[in-house]
Amino acid sequence: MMKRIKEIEKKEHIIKLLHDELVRILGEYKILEIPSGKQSRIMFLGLYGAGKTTTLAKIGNWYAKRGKKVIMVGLDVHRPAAKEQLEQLGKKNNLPYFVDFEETDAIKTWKNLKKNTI
Ligand SMILES: Nc1nc2c(ncn2[C@@H]2O[C@H](COP(=O)(O)OP(=O)(O)O)[C@@H](O)[C@H]2O)c(=O)[nH]1
Ligand SMILES: [Mg+2]
Repeated sequence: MMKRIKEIEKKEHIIKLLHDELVRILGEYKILEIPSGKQSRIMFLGLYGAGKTTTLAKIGNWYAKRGKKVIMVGLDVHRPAAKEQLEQLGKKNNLPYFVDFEETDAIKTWKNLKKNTI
């Protein structure tokens, strides 16, 4: 019994150490408040493979579950299959998304979105 308690304590201690270290690196956890009644945009910037698209779907889900109207927009016109990946995530998570498979210009894609949807 004693051994088991010690194991749990050890595990919790390691989790706490890891948690504290992550907070030290990334900063305190804070919810990004999105005001109601007007459109807000969150833009993800980063190197290929940094996790932008994956995080986008997670955050999209998070806000959609809390009653926000979400649309994910695929503006990565460079990475192969980036648009297909966004489409897959949109379908899988039942989140609205916009991708333009013909367009190779991100700004034009954004303008096409505004023309077609919002
Ligand atoms: N282990 C782990 N892998 C991740 C995470 N986020 C993304 N990935 C993986 O990293 C790779 C690139 O992610 P992606 O979202 O396509 O990056 P993007 O190019 O910045 O859009 C994919 O294989 C993801 O499955 C994460 O939080 N943990
Ligand atoms: Mg991506």
